[in-house]
Amino acid sequence: MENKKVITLKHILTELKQPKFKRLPLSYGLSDLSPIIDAETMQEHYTKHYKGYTDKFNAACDEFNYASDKHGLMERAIDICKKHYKKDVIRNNGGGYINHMLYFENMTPDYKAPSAKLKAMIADAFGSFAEFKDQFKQAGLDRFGSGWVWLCNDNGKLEICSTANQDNPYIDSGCSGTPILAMDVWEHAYYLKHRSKRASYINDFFRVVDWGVVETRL
Ligand code: MN3
Repeated sequence: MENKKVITLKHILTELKQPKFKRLPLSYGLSDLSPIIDAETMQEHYTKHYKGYTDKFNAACDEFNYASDKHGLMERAIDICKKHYKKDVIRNNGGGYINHMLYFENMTPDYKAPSAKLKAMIADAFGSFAEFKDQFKQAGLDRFGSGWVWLCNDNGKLEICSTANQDNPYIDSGCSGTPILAMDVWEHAYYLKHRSKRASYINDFFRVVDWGVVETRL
């Protein structure tokens, strides 16, 4: 038997309807977060790791004819992952696609403190902004191996949560709500500059968070 992919009419129509998943174009240059997040890490992370998840997610959607009638790359990716996350190739690469969209978007070289409204929500949930940072950092340190830390909006209540690998709150991962802040704690996010010091990377991450973007996700 030939082990060749069969191209059906349905597949061709799906291809025509469904543009490929693409990486989020950055609103800043790959070296603009330097020296806080160094240019080499950003280069590797954005052009190798994130591209890898994106390409493999596209390939998996092609292979299994997975499509979504939602609009927008993010909405479609979330829809497909929610439906098909029990398939590892979707869980890992669709998750990687979504998570990196959120992560790269919620960083900026032009740091501004959270708005009064967001600060009040954070203080309400965690006691104070400083206490939130401590808990968020601790969640990153407690994540064994590779994973993510999230600030989620669960029906108006802010919560910190952490997932392994490329899982996220959109799938059955033990986290719920809408992720409004994403922090990558895979070693590839920090090892070139921070080596094994994840705590030092997390401290630096806080200096480049785009709280304006976080607030738009509420
Ligand atoms: Mn990553």
